[in-house]
Amino acid sequence: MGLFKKISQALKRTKEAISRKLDALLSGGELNDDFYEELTDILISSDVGFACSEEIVERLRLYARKNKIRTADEVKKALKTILQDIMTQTPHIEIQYPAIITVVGVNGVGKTTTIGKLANFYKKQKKEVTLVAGDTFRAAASDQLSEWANRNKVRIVKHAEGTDAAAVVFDGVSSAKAKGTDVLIIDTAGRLQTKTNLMEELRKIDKVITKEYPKANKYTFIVLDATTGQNALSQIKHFNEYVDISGIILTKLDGTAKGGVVFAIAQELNLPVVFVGTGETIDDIEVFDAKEFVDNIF
Ligand SMILES: Nc1nc2c(ncn2[C@@H]2O[C@H](COP(=O)(O)OP(=O)(O)OP(=O)(O)O)[C@@H](O)[C@H]2O)c(=O)[nH]1
Ligand SMILES: [Mg+2]
Repeated sequence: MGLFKKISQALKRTKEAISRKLDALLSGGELNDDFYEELTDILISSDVGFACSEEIVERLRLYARKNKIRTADEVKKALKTILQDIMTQTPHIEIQYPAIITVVGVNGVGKTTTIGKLANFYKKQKKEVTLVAGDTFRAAASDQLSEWANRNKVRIVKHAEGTDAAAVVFDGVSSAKAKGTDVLIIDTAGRLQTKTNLMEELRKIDKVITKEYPKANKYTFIVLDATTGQNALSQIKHFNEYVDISGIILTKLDGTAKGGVVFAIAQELNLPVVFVGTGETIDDIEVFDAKEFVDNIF
């Protein structure tokens, strides 16, 4: 399946949720208070979030007044531009090598699977990739990562189950430094943001990386399950208290109508969405593209 097709397929349900209601609203005529109120409701119900929806509608109101727009097409075009602007105002991430990417998030959001996809993604760009089995907590977690390492024919650094996660990270980072590995990707155990000791472990992992390999470019990506909608925001906020989140990977976009949450994340937290997961197979990952995203939900 072509790249364009895949993202449009994954956004089908989000599109249905927003587009149908929006088209009905736009066919109604005047841009009055009722229109703007209803538009706010449509956005909120599509997981864009309250504050972000209000901001979008306010921007549209100003734009419409200033440019005297009236037709449905003009409104749609203006709205698309506003949504794109919101997504592109977040800091842009350009991966620099050698890169150390730590992948964090709550249980079951798709961290390990995403790492498998990322290994393939960077290998295709001719980068040397090594994986680190930093999930020493869940039984069979490192076996799951080993499978991805085998499939991608990349190296993996792992320890026995139940050992200290920071210790395996230390080994992984030292070996990346010694071998000049381009991309080291660290898997971590899923953790609820309320489990303070596990959250502290992330801080420790982060310190180990900085101390052992200060010259490497460090990234922490939080994986969020798109089907959780607005709950994603509180997950980011909690993780950000322990480690500096550099960007977001939004998975399971294929199974949800809640893709609108990306706008709330950008507007409220000023963090970039870097990749999106569009399915369970190795190729089901896309670099996030704001224009493509917006074009596919209207
Ligand atoms: N449909 C869909 N499923 C996905 C996507 N990403 C991951 N999954 C599925 O989500 C489930 C959980 O994936 P894992 O990669 O094990 O999640 P995890 O975050 O590592 O889980 P823990 O290590 O237990 O916290 C698996 O069944 C994956 O196939 C995606 O983009 N789309
Ligand atoms: Mg996992």
